[in-house]
Amino acid sequence: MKKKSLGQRLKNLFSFAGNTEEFFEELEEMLIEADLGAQFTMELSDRLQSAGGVRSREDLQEKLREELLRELPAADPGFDRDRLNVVLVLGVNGVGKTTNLAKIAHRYKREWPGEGITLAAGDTFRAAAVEQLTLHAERLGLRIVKQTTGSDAGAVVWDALDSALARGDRLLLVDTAGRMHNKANLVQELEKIHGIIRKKAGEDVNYRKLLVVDATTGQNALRQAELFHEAVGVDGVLLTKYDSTARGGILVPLARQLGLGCVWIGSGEGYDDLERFDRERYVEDLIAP
Ligand SMILES: Nc1nc2c(ncn2[C@@H]2O[C@H](COP(=O)(O)OP(=O)(O)O)[C@@H](O)[C@H]2O)c(=O)[nH]1
Ligand SMILES: [Mg+2]
Repeated sequence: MKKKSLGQRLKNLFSFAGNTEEFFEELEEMLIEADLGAQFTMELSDRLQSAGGVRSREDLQEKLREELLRELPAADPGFDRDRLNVVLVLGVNGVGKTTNLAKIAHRYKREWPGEGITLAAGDTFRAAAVEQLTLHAERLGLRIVKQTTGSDAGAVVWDALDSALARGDRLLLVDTAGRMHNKANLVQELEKIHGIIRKKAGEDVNYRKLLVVDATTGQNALRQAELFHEAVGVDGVLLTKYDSTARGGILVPLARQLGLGCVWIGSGEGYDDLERFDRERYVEDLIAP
């Protein structure tokens, strides 16, 4: 069950019979609880107060809409149909990497009919990760490059890239392990995979690094993003489990502090539960009662 959304709570703010100071304290608390971040919250609150407060619910919504839109960059997948697109799918365990990688594959199978798409089972660490991706490949009728669990992820990625280039594929989706409890190993493995792709992929490859962020994890997501961004550099965000949270404001601190834009929104476990990020819709969702 979704908790009360920010929009619903904002609505109640106006039936709240407190003085101005209390009003802004309540507002700040709501914005922080929606994961919009302390920085954005304080700046917005200061601006509203120095502009003489807010007159009505409509007034507050309008100002919030404007401020939120200003924070969120427009981002697109950055794919190029004339080349091989290699997408490294990053994120900690359980955020939804494998599931959403399969959704992207499903989508491009439809959008780019006839183009070669390959999946690479780069999570060789977690038991059953290879099987999980294999199942998706079978269901979607796509090629998969894999080795057994415990093998070298770098070797899997090398083979996948080699064969995708040889076949003239247009999309190679690389799954990775997200063992957050062992940060040093995680970073080391990602740097290795990253190095292999950079070395092997020349002009004829469009390389994108997509960070998968679980909308239900709150501010932890920001710390995770920092780790991945520092290790290999992230190009865009895929926000998952948007269907299971009433918060979802995490895209604001991700944009503000790391300059990252959201490309995709995942809102379910089915193959069709993936949409291109739409700034206007996202903001309306956040603030609508
Ligand atoms: N409700 C919901 N569940 C999701 C979404 N994306 C992934 N999941 C579920 O989250 C769990 C972990 O997903 P998985 O792809 O295995 O995560 P990984 O460890 O990052 O590869 C699975 O049970 C997925 O079905 C989403 O957008 N919404
Ligand atoms: Mg996985």
